[in-house]
Amino acid sequence: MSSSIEDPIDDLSVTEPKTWATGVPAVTHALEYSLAQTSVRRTALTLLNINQTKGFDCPGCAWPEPAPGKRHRNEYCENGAKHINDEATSRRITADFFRQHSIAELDGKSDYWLNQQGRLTEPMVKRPGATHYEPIGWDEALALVAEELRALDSPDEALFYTSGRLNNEAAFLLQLFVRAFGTNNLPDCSNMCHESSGCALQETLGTGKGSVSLDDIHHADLIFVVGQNPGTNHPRMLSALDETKRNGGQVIAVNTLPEAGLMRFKHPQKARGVIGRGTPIADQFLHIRAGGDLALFQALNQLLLEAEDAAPGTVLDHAFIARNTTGFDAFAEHTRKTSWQDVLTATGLTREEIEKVHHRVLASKKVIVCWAMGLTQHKHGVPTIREVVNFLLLRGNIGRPGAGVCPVRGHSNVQGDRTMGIWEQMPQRFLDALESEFGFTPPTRHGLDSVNGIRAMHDGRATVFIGVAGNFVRATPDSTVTERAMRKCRLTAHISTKLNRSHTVCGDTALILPTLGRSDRDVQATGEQFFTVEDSMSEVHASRGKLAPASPHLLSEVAIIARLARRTLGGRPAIPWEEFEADYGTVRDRIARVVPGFEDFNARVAEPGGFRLPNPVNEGTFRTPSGKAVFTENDFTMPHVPEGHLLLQTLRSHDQWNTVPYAMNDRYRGIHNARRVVLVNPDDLAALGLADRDEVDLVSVWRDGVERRAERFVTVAYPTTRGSAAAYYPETNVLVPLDSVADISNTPTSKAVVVRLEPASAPH
Ligand SMILES: Nc1nc2c(c(=O)[nH]1)N[C@H]1C(S)=C(S)[C@@H](COP(=O)(O)OP(=O)(O)OC[C@H]3O[C@@H](n4cnc5c(=O)[nH]c(N)nc54)[C@H](O)[C@@H]3O)O[C@H]1N2
Ligand SMILES: Nc1nc2c(c(=O)[nH]1)N[C@H]1C(S)=C(S)[C@@H](COP(=O)(O)OP(=O)(O)OC[C@H]3O[C@@H](n4cnc5c(=O)[nH]c(N)nc54)[C@H](O)[C@@H]3O)O[C@H]1N2
Ligand SMILES: [Mo]
Repeated sequence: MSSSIEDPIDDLSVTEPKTWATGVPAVTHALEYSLAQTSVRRTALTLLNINQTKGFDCPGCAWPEPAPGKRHRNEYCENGAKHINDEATSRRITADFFRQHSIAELDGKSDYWLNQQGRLTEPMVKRPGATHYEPIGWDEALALVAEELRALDSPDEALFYTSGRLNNEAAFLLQLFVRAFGTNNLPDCSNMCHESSGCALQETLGTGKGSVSLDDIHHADLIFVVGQNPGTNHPRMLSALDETKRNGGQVIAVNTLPEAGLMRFKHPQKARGVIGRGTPIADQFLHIRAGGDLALFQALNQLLLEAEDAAPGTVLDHAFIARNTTGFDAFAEHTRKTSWQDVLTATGLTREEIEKVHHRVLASKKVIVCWAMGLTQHKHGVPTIREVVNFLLLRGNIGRPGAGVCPVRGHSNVQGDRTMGIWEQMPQRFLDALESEFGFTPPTRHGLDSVNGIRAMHDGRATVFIGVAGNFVRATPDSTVTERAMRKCRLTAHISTKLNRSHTVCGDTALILPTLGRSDRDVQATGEQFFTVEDSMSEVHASRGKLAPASPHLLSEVAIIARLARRTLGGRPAIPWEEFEADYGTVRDRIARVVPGFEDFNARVAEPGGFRLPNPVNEGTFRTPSGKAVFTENDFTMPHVPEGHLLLQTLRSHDQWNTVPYAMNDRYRGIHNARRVVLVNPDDLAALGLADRDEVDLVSVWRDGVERRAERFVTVAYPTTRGSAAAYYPETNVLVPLDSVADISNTPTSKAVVVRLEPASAPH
């Protein structure tokens, strides 16, 4: 046991931010972390199998792998290597650990410390009133959950949360179980992530997914990377952009921060990356004001309309617009009214900068826009992405090679989970397919998403919370409110690989149900199993664990869900849960009959590299009510930031996986040994009467008048755009008001929290 690990104490040192990403140091850093977690042998085994056709899918981000023949022997990045070895760690948490540490004591530990204790090894229960977790057998544990579920007045009083680590087969079984039980309460991490993308793309293109492939990225003339930090969060994307550039394409980066990976890239797996200065990635960098992206794309659209007026028939793709779209005239009229003064205020850019982009667009036949949380987690995230779609439609940059929309997903299977039906509002045609396959009528009333789920727990309308992967209390906003909501539950149960805050902030009865991870070998009654995942570009492929499981007491996610379903439903409707657990191929046979695009699933996934799901958009099919892509009219209203306040974004450091810090560093940004830092533009610091390295409290200002405070942060003078600041999540989730959500998608506005900086409160 490794409870000798210390809770980290911030000891900030700051160096110059890096102007390049990846390269040799990255590989060294990954190895350091791996070897601190586990043996040389296990490290070698994980790294040789990660993202190989016969190995397992990297549990890191959802960026796709190149086609089988084109993969590098080491098709992983520094952070992927850290993620896998964080899971493959040799450290173990046993029953003894929980005897030694009360839940209250564990709750006082940092997220870092909890994760560093190692893999969970046996089911544990906290009984009502108890101070400690104690061991419990699997049968008793699952019976306990089943009993609580059956005792509810309505199935809608239970919530079933999914994080994007969950594989397709388990996700399909989970939604089947939950719907057979009688509710659509399937909140997931997407609610906090790319929900705005799904909403905007569904409405305008009729499909909520990205349309491009890796090949399209390689062969685009122009790629926008907007509100995304690939150097840290999708490092292998830099290799793809490197290839785009070698093929003659250009990249425009749009960000509130000059992120290292957007500037220069050193390829870690090619000799020329080792020496020299690497490839400059961004041909143009737009240092935009927070939340200014809608205005930017609207201005670009206005410039395109005006260029068309000046040289009719040469700028817009009239044939495409006429054949495939509706709403052009109203959109054009609306866009022509855009005021440059407003655009310049909203974006903080100059007209020359935007015109320069415009000329690059005119010179490009194939354009792709990539984006991530810098767009989705804003109040106007959905209209911003709709405006991106307008921009691409104008020149027919949808549905042809080298062009399209590219929301870059986070978790490795977050897209697949949605495809499998993890959504509180799956369309009726999916529910009908479930009905004809399994012979029961799924509920049609929409379920609760994450934010509404928290409200329901808070008001006592939901009393049972089941979390499948993830760390709900740390991933969600308004930590004080959310923690109170979780503690009000009768029962909380988590299917997890590692210890986290959601195990220490728990209901009357609480269960920890430990499970196999991506790297663990999975053997069931019919032999060794594999499961499948879908990446950000709709490639579906197999993943096979290779390591001896972390403990003999672990069950796979499929097994836990199947057994829980059998116990809860008691054979009604008749679903062969035991067969599913014994042979995952039988689950895939069902998926093949229920989910469009998965016909002949078992045979196709047996091919090396798997197969790609068709995106109807690429066949010229738009599943909107009109059967066409939709131009939309979008207004921008900038967030109101009162005098003396800043707009705070909560983001990831280089050394964390979402709610889990791996180390206290953010190397590319030059931050070392500290996480409670707030990056502020030096001119804003001066205007606020503050200096670099001052100790401050962050106080969030919201219309409910409640004071939300994150204490004792240190200011770091940093080139953020004026008026904006940045600090790490999850430490700052306490500042994000539950009601501060994006219009339409209900995604917390984690990139737009109005705060003031106050001199730090006295230490406790
Ligand atoms: N190592 C690592 N990799 C990860 C994760 C991780 O935690 N660690 N998480 C995974 C997950 S689930 C996800 S969703 C992705 C997230 O990937 P990202 O979206 O890259 O993650 P964030 O750290 O939230 O970074 C948001 C970026 O948007 C910029 N930004 C913020 N506001 C604005 C704005 O108003 N306009 C513009 N143009 N830019 C803005 C920020 O400066 C930052 O560069 O990463 C995935 N990959
Ligand atoms: N303020 C703020 N909040 C945010 C964000 C932000 O940018 N700012 N980003 C949001 C985004 S984009 C996302 S996606 C969410 C992430 O929210 P989640 O997906 O809920 O959180 P993670 O931190 O990825 O979950 C980590 C836990 O997953 C469990 N786990 C890991 N691997 C496995 C596995 O294979 N199986 C099982 N069963 N469990 C496993 C481990 O126990 C680990 O502790 O957070 C959101 N919250
Ligand atoms: Mo995410």
